[in-house]
Amino acid sequence: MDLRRVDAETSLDDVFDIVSSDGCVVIENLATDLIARAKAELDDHIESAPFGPGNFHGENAKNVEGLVGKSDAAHQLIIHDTVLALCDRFLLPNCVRYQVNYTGIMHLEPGAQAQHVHRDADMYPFRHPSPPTILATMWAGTDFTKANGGTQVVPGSHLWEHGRQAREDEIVQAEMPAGSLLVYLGGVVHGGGSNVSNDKRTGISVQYSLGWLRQEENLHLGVPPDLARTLPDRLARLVGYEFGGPFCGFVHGDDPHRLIEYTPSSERCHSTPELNEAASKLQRFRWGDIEAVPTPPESTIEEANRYDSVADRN
Ligand SMILES: O=C(O)CCC(=O)C(=O)O
Ligand SMILES: [Fe+2]
Repeated sequence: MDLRRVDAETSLDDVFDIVSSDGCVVIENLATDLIARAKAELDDHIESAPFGPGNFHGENAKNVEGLVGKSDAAHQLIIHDTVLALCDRFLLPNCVRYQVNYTGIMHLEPGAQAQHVHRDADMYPFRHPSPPTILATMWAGTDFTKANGGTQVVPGSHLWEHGRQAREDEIVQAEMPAGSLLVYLGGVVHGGGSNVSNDKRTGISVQYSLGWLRQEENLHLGVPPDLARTLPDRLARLVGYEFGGPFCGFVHGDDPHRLIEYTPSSERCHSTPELNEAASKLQRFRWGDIEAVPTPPESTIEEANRYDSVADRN
């Protein structure tokens, strides 16, 4: 199956249909100026970051996380209208609030090895295929080519039965000009490519997840209240200054957003009538729609054991 590419004018309905059936899509040239600005703001951080031996990406690769505290342009990327409209459609059926799950640079220098292909959603112990728990985006900070390690993806793999492995001939690479966006659901098999070129490949990855899950990046600690107060309100809410659902995520018995309000209300709450109302309309999972996996697959255990410490991933 090919990775479909559309242009920035394509209707949201069409993009939604493609991602529903293929699990992924490239939207070309969606935010060229914004990405160029974000990349310029982040270049020094990339330059000074160490290469990660034993890194998930392998040697000659760098990850820089915590983008909310590092780039104003990244703030706009994270709340990009097209992306949030897709999150509304893919995540809101199974939660009343979604959240930012991860913000990071995935940077491959010449010689970086291909990453082993995986599903980001395997972080959670649900049997595959499950309803979408994560919607992932990879913004192209530089051109993405086959030679410089454009992300490998396996279109359609979000619907495969549990345990099915990707064959080499099912893997395609995301080729896209800088400023384009690769969107993929957390159930899609994918991984960084190998960089056999002389150029650097920089991706800006932002992920979103159901509000009742634990975030991959601990944005509650990464974005302290003093920083959150300076952010666009939509962003502050998305990183955690909001309930994740009724009775989910309160602080001091109150709405987390009050932590960053200058005039907190004297009425405390563990939930709100709007949240309760929205939650009552959600279709509930049945055991069988989304199943706990009794034993982690071998590959997950091996992968977890490959990290000597958290620092290895950074
Ligand atoms: O670098 C890429 O293209 C993808 C990286 C990735 O999938 C990951 O680190 O989870
Ligand atoms: Fe991944």
